[in-house]
Amino acid sequence: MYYKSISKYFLRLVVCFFLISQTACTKKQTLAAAQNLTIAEGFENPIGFYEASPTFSWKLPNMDGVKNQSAYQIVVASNPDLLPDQADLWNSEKQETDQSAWVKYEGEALKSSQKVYWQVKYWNQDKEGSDWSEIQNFELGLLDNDDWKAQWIGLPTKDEGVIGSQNNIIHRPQYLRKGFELSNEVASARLYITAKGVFDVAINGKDVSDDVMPPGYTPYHKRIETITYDVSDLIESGQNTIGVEVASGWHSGRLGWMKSYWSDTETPKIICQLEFTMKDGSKEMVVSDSSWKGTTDGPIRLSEIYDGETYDANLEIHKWTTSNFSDKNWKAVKAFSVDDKIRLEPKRHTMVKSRIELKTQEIIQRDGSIIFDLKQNMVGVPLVKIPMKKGDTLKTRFAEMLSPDGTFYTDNYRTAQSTNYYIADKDGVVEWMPKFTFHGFRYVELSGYDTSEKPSKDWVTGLVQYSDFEENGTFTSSNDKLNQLQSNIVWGLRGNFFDIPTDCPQRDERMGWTGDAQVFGPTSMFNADVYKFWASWMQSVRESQFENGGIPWVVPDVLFNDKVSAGWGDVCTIIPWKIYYRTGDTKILEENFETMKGWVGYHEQVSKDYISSMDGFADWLQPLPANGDNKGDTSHSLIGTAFFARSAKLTAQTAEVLGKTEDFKKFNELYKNIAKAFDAEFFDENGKVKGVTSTQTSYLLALAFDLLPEDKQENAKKFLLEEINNADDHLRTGFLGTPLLSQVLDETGQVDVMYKLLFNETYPSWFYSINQGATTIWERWNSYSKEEGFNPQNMNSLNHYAYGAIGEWMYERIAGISPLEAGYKVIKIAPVPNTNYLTTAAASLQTPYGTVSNSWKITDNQFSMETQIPPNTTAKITIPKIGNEELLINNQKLTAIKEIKLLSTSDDFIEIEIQPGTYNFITPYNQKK
Ligand code: RAM
Repeated sequence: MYYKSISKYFLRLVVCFFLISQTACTKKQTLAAAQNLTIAEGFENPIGFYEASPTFSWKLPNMDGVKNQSAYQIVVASNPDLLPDQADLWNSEKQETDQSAWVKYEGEALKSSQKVYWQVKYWNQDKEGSDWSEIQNFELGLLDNDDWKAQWIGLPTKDEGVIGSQNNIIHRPQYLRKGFELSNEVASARLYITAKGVFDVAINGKDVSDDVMPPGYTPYHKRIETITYDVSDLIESGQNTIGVEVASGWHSGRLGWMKSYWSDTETPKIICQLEFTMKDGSKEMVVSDSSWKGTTDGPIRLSEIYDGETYDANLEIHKWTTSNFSDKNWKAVKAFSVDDKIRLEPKRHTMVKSRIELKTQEIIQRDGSIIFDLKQNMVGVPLVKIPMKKGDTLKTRFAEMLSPDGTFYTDNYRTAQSTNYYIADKDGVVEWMPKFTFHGFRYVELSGYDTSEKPSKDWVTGLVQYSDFEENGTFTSSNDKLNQLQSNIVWGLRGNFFDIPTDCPQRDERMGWTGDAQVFGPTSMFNADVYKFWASWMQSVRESQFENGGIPWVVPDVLFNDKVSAGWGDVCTIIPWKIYYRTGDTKILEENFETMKGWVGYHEQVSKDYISSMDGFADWLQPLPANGDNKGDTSHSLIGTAFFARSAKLTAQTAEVLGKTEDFKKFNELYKNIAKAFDAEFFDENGKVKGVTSTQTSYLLALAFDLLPEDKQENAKKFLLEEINNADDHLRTGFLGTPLLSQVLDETGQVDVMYKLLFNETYPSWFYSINQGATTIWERWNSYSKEEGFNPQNMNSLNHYAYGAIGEWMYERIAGISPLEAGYKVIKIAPVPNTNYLTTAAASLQTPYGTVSNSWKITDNQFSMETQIPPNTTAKITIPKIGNEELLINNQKLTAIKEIKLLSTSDDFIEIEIQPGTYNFITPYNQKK
């Protein structure tokens, strides 16, 4: 008996041991789950989502045993408990493919407000399956105007007859509120809300979000974006109150060079719908309607984007967003039904947020006022914490730079007052920031504070505001000025991605200039996760396209002058193509294909025998123009024809990717015909510009857009070099030519010339503005100089991203990372070091497959490089080398590593193909003579 039980025990132990070792063994074989799961253009577990059939993307983990994906499976369910085995909405089944990004949802149709759950599993190159990923979710917003039971509401603010600085109608900010009682316990609550204007909302005295100026800026007469908030935690049982402030914003404020487009016709309004799911499963709803009350007698007296905000603390309305407040003296709002002509659609990118805090670096005191220097040109608002005396008015002014005599330089704000006022209701420290305006500045001037107190740097903090994206690319080098240039590029991005891509953030403009966007877009895509930002704005571009196919100067179009410009309207072909090339997602091409065709059609209408007569801003702000014109010296017809060809070609390429063979043939043929006509019209038989002024930009356009027959290209390149040489080895390019310089010089084998231009210290050059103290990119190559002061033209923004377009070349060629196949599925690592200028450079980037990074260093005649290649990609690497000297990879000879493929070798370079992983390369290097 005793023995029996012992042996039984022993047997059990053996079985246990066997089981444990088995599980341990299986555990070891299990591959870590996929990571960074996102939907559509990169959203993580969004609510209020805009797209009922999104795509799914994930990344493979960086681990031994995971090089590539051989298959995936996605499951989608209405309830997390159903995953993975009983997915009721979609089971993709196991798909044998290496596709790990942009996989289209093909399940049951989803409806407004629906929340769904999903997860993914992959199989590696050896067909081993991973764990299931964590469960992710997304929840749709209200997709259709019919989903809105609420009404637009507001007060007739136009009737108050308040007139602004430019004789424009001012709508006083409104305070709108509603108390309501819930009969039951709430399980979850959603607030769907938007405004004709900009809003801020609170429930039961608590802020619903820290979004800045929601809902953002779209062509409001066609589409207004709606925002969804999860407000479950703010709702109380029984009595509740919602309060919404609404101001003019872009919708009803002063915009463009006209007084305002919409303010004459439409007063600011809000619409909102609170939807509750009760604990007993029942549903309740509270909507904006005529039962709401409102007042314009609140503390924010005025708020205009260009002109600033006035706040009177004496008029604060205590507890107005709580239930302990009586609104019996408030007015009844006017209610208007939802109009089908204006689509209400969930926002398709992130809201603006205060993302960075900048501390004051220096205080400058001058007669009665005090200037806070943040030492960085930025966009957003100041948070002031300042002692004041009751009844005094604090005046806040802004400037991007000081004049040489120390005074504020505000000429370049033009008519934008950009001034805030705060009227104190008591003695003591006031803490305040404006809510419905923003400023572009480095300096903040305060007056009207309690002068008996000693000024302190913490009186002013700069809150940097931009669309809430992650910065996911980095660049650094051994040269301080190049690093400053990178910093200026990034600050240009932060400063001008304020819900839409703007030309500048400070003066009476701040509009979505299409040309600037076209020029800077590619660089922005390297530095930050801006796919959703661009895809969203491209929707506005489509909506703004004229009947005849033309694309307006600015989007949203607030100029309403029906005018187009070559190189500006082409944003509709260039941005989608560039996004596709960087992401590999064909959706951006599908969405924009018709618009591209329409635009090329417009080019055709204004051309005769393929030669364009489209006018426009030409090579805008080209330096040292012979004719003194902001439009530069390059022929407008040459520019128009070149962009006609470029857009036709990109439309052809798009058709090819989308499998539209007929369209591909048609547009490719068109491109070739335009190129032929371009060559015949503007170039002689030697490849020299004829009949129009010869400029750097004319050659750049011809070469970058591939518009010359091969036999002329060599000569054209020589003439371009001649133009550069004649300009004392300096650039002479404006908005359109500048982004092409690096591409053409690089392709021409003239990398050294490009380095020379990039590292030039004298005007016109990138470093010139840095030498004058720039902390952002300027609108003009000479916006300011220490010798001559400010450029006399008041169109002189000191935060204008266009010339930051050089960033693309810095990342792709100095650091050496570029896509070789759309979406970085195949990565090209090919840095072009030049020791006359640099001994190190490094960059890193988030691709759809994970981080790729590259950094190189040259010391003692040795070149070394560290490279990281993410899973599920391959990389082609070009490394400089000397003669037959041996290249060492991870301290081994090339021939010793069987996974590395030698592609080609020459005296100067060796080209290899590598698999995902981290590598170190060392090779002897010949320092530049
Ligand atoms: C000014 C700005 C803007 C440019 C237009 C043509 O408004 O410089 O950036 O695109 O002109």
